Amino acid sequence: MGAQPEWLMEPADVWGARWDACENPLARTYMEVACRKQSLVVLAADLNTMAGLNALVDNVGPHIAALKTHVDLVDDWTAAGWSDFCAKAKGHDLLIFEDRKFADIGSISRGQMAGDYDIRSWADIVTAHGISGPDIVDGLCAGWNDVGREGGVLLLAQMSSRGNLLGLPGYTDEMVRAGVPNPGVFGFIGNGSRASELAQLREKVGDRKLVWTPGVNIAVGDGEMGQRYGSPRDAVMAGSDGIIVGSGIYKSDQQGESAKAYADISWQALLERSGC
Ligand code: 5BU
Repeated sequence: MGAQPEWLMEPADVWGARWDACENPLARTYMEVACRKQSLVVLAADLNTMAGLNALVDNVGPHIAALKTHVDLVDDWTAAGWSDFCAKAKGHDLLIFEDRKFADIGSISRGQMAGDYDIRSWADIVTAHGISGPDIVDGLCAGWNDVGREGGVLLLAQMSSRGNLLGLPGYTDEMVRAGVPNPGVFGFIGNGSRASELAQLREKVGDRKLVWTPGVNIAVGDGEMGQRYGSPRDAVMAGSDGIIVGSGIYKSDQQGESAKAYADISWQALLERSGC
């Protein structure tokens, strides 16, 4: 397989056991997109104007496999402007991921998928804490179902920020125990800033779910306000399937080139990990 050109690579070869074991339909869609784009980059588009967001997606769209939003960061948000932005993003063959970190009981989480932002209508993936119990996943899936869509939930099993409480004994294990068998769970958030912690999470999760990781930057070390960064290559080698990168790309003077650099690092690491 070593001599096979990269553009001919099948998802089953690149993703190995994950390709067969992941039952969430969107997880497979993501794995296919990543192969087409040769990128595991999930762009954290943390800008607060629609003009900035639109320019960012124009610049980096070809190099990212998913777009992560914080819809409530945007100062000049309008429903029409957001709809155009999502359509533009979708034109780049990617998944849209609202990092909402839902945490309420199931029925309220279902309602929060609607409201002004109507997250259920445009997000393919959302994040959730498991602190309120496992029914939050059913609530979020019911939210998508209310508008005839299907989505996937990323459960927070770890976080990248200093001093977070998800590392208290038993928490991550309980997230994994409850989340792995649940078909509505797309995967888990792991800590991209600490490869050893991440490798432990991957070991616990096995191949049935994806792991995506924030806290990734080519410049490793401490970031602003308790954020921590590890290297993109180390994260993928430790078991990350999607590197969530924000400021490493959007703060760059050359956003497209930076996105491509992260894409190349992540793709090469995936090929190395899978022995391709
Ligand atoms: P950065 O600029 O690459 O540090 O942005 C990181 C993004 O990932 C940002 O949107 C956070 O909300 C998000 N994030 C995180 O940094 N750490 C976490 O544990 C989780 C999400 Br969950």
